[in-house]
Parts: sequence; structure tokens; C-alpha cells
Amino acid sequence: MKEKLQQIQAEAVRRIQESDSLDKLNEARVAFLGKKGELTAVLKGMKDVAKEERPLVGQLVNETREAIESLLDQTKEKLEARLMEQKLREEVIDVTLPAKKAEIGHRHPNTIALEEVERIFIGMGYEVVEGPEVEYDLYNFEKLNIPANHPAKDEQDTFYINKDIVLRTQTSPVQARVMEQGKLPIRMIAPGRVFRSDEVDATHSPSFHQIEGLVVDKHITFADLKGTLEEFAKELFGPETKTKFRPHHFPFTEPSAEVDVTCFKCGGSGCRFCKGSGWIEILGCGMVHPHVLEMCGIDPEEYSGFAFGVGLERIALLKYEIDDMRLLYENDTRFLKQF
Ligand code: 2U9
Repeated sequence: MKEKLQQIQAEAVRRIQESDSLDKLNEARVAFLGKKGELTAVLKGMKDVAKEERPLVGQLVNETREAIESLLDQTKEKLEARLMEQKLREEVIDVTLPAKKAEIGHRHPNTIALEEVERIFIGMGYEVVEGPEVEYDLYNFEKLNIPANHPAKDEQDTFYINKDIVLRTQTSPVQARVMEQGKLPIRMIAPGRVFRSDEVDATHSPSFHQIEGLVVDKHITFADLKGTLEEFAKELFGPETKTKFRPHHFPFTEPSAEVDVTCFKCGGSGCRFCKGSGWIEILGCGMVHPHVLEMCGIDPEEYSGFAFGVGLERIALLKYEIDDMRLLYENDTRFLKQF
């Protein structure tokens, strides 16, 4: 029996020493100490050992088990240490390498232009008001004097959610809602995203931004409109800037005008930037149509007002001399960093 145990122990030592991975070591543990292991088989055979020899054989079996277990534990420790060493070697971190710089964002040209426009109007006592991008047809069209059959409401130009709800095509519904609240006078600008079913090109996008302004008070005249927008143009493009009001038509204003400013590149003499004309169109405006005032709950006999609308992208493209609107939407940091 002693020889048998010595043989098992020698065999176990050999298997353990040959184990070069934790898996193999575990296989060795199972082969010798497991339920069906060799040493366990010897224990099971104790019943055949003469009674008086049993304590001695039992002791020998225990000693063998302890020896094997101890070797298993030592080997396990060694293998684990080796594995850890290997991992540390493979995953070495060179702390002397320069750190990766975190990419710091940059204000978008639209944002810079918007903040500039807001600064100018806040300086003139205007409030900045925002409203929903998904609007009722009633506020986006009807209350702005654009009834169901009006050409400006052409289905092609509008994203409809259903027949009563649209993605707003202008920020004017924000002003219509403010007028309805009835707190007068009103001096506000409404900046925000608007949507039109336009194909993308260098000057169009199905989603762009507007800043619209509205003033409603007693005795507001076209002179107030002119003075305000002249001041705005000077602040935005420089004190030498002159303005030109050309008659135009909008359903929500009467009379209406489009405003040109003298080219800030050539000062008005004509250059490539202004296509030789000396003038650059920047916005639309007019006196709020009496019917619009009425539909928004304001008495046009007592109150009058002016309104204007600027395309934010147009201002950004002009101010930063960007020749393609698509660049504003690509979010390429190499482009954005320049402004
Ligand atoms: C109310 C009454 C009147 C807003 C106005 C314009 C003229 C205008 C364009 C500029 C470039 C749209 O982004 S653009 O394509 N807008 O020319 N907008 S007057 O008039 C209003 C608004 C609200 C209640």
C-alpha cells in the first residue's frame, strides 16, 4: 500500500510539475484528489485493509494528500504570479508619453452670429423669446394672413405632421402667441430653427434658422422700423454701413420692404463679394398687417407695429465670408475652429 501511495505521489508530482497553465493544474487536481481521483480510490479501498493496519494506511493517505495539495497550492501561486507578470509586461503603460489632448469644442458660426444679433437687440431693449418648433397651422399660417389657398402655403414648402400641425416654416408663430397674451407694448426677437421642404444646395437647407423681430406699441411708424434696422446694420457690419429699403410683399406686413446694406468689403463701389452691385440683401421687414394684429387680439386702430425677419445662416455666411451653407452643418472641427 505504501508503495502504491508513493507511486501515486510521484505521479502527481510529475503531473503537477508538468502543468504549465492553471487549466492543466486543475486537471491534475481532479485526476488525483477529485471524486474519481486516484487517491480517492485508495480511500474507498480502505474497507479491504486489515483493521489494525487502517490507522497507519489512513495516516499515509492523509500525508500523501497533504503533500499533493501543498504542491498544487504552491504551483498555483507560481502560475498565477507568472500570469500576472506576463499581463503587466504586455499592458505596460508608458507614463512619460504626452497625454491625449481632449478636443475642446468651439462655438458654431451660427451661434456666434446669433449672440451678436441678440446683443444688438437686447441693447435696444428687446426681449428674446423662444417657442415650439412643431406648430399649429393656425399660428404658422392663418394668424399671419396666410389662409389655406395662399400660394405661400404651397404644400411643397412645408413639412406637415398632420393637416393641422406643421414643422414651423418661420418663427412668426412665436410673435403671434406673444401678441395673443395681450401684454403691450411688445419689443421682442424670436430666434430659432425653422423647416422647409427645400433641396440642399449652397444656399438652401430643409432646416435653417431665423431671427424675427416684432415691435407693437401706440404710434409705431415706418420711421421707427427704418431707424431700428439702420442701427442694427451699423452695429452688425460697421458704422459706415448704409441701408436701402426696397418695396416688397409679405402677406403678414403692409407695406413691406427688403433691406440691402452697402457691401462691407468694398464699401459700396462694387466688388466680387457683392457681385458688382455694391449692395447686399440682408433681411425682410414691414409694418405688421392690421389684419394680423386683429387676428392676434390687438386693436389696429389703437396699436401699430413693425416686424422683420433675418436668416441667421445668411448673416453667418456673410459675416465670415463662407461661400457654401452646407459647411455650417457638417460639424468639421477644422472648419469650425476658424471663426
Ligand atoms: C408677425 C407679424 C409679422 C416677420 C417678417 C420677414 C419680413 C422676412 C425672411 C427673412 C429671410 C424669412 O429667413 S428668411 O427666408 N423674413 O423677410 N419676416 S417680416 O413678420 C412678422 C412676424 C410675425 C406676428
